[in-house]
Amino acid sequence: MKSPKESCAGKRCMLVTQTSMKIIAASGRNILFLIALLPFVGKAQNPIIQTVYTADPAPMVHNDTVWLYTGHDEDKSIWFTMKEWRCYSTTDMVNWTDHGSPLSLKTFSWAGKDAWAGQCIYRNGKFYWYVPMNAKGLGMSIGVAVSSRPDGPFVDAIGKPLIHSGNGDIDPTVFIDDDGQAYLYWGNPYLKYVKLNEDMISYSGDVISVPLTKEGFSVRYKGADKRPSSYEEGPWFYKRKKLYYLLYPAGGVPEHLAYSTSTGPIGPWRYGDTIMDIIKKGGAFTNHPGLIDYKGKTYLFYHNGALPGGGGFTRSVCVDEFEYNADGTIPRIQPTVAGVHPVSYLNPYNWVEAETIAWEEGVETTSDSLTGVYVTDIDNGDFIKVRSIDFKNGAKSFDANIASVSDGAIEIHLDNPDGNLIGTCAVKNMGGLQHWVTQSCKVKRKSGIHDVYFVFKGGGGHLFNFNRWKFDLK
Ligand code: FUB
Repeated sequence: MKSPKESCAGKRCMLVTQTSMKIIAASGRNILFLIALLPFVGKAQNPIIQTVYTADPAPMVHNDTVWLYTGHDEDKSIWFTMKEWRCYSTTDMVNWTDHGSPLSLKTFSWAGKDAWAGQCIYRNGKFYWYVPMNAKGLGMSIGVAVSSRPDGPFVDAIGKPLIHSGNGDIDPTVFIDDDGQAYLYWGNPYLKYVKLNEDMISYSGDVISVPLTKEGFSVRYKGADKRPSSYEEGPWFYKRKKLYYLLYPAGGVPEHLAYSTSTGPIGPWRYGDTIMDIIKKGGAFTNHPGLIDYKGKTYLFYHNGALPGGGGFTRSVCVDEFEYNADGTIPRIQPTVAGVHPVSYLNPYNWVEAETIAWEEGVETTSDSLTGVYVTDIDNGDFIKVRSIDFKNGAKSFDANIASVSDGAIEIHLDNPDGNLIGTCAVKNMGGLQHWVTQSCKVKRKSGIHDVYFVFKGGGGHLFNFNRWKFDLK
């Protein structure tokens, strides 16, 4: 994200929470604005990505890891201006590792614009990512990309759209049933599905339109004269026990989230209820569901417009936990600022990618073919929070792999940005932002579980790039 002073994702978060607050407070103006920013000052964990605007979350559990695929709203967008999709992962639900953009419009020779909401799934050793985009001369269509790794890179699997059935072929959701049959649902204003073949890159039979009845999808509160039901777009299809669920943005715009269920994969559908109301404070006029079970808990992913500079076209992915009711119905889920609890602790004695972040203020991420993804655009006062680190008996030293153009330091604080300072690690000027060197320092021994804040210090301008770090027991 290269407009640091002008949008929140990344740099402006820092500006509004630190610098601007001081300025605003000092001037005694605009108290309401100050109050609106307060959620970002304390223990906010939603939105879960702050370096760029992200939208349309599609989580996937593979082996031990949650992979999160998202869209990317461009800074200062005044439409759904989206050129690429992005990928993140976690094993603790609070620290998210940025894997950059393994798929973009450039992957598809036939794509024009609109890299909108997709979903990725694993089958037979490969990952299939279904994504909608505006195909040159055709309109919205759904493509399929494939990779042997969840973080890509992905390639166009068939060199043409997999689905083009009308003007509303957006928002594909994919699910493989217990008998091996895979289904792809999608659409706005219609809801359609096909049965995918086992190769996952073709389908058999017709494209089927789902009847959008009152019984199946309730009625709209807005624009009911134009559309038959509450269903809007963005379906999320899965099965739990013996019941099939479709979650979707509903109602008209602004959207809330609702769901329907069926005893079979192709309906008939029975309307359930609203699962998340229209988000009034910090919401976007769209919302978009994605749901997983992970380490014994159930999580709903969605998006809002709550980062500074955010809104309807500059959205951010969030996650909250919920429990099903005993009868399998879904309760009303409250969007929270605090987000979710860690489900495991981070081991600081193995190398950790610097782009593994619970919260950050001021930094950006970027990537190149040599180093992969790394943290960049680090200025004096910026920080990265990494949550729930298990120091066990206590670290004695710290290593950081850094490329620096300036003398500076990394202050290591525990539990908040100006909490217990366990070390100030000098960063020497290595004379180049691609000249990677591991620099080490002693830290005060500290045991137990802590959030760690890496607070960057130095003169003016960009200080260094940060690739990875670890603590040592000796
Ligand atoms: O992100 C672009 C569009 O906005 C998606 O395709 C819809 O689901 C809505 O979130």
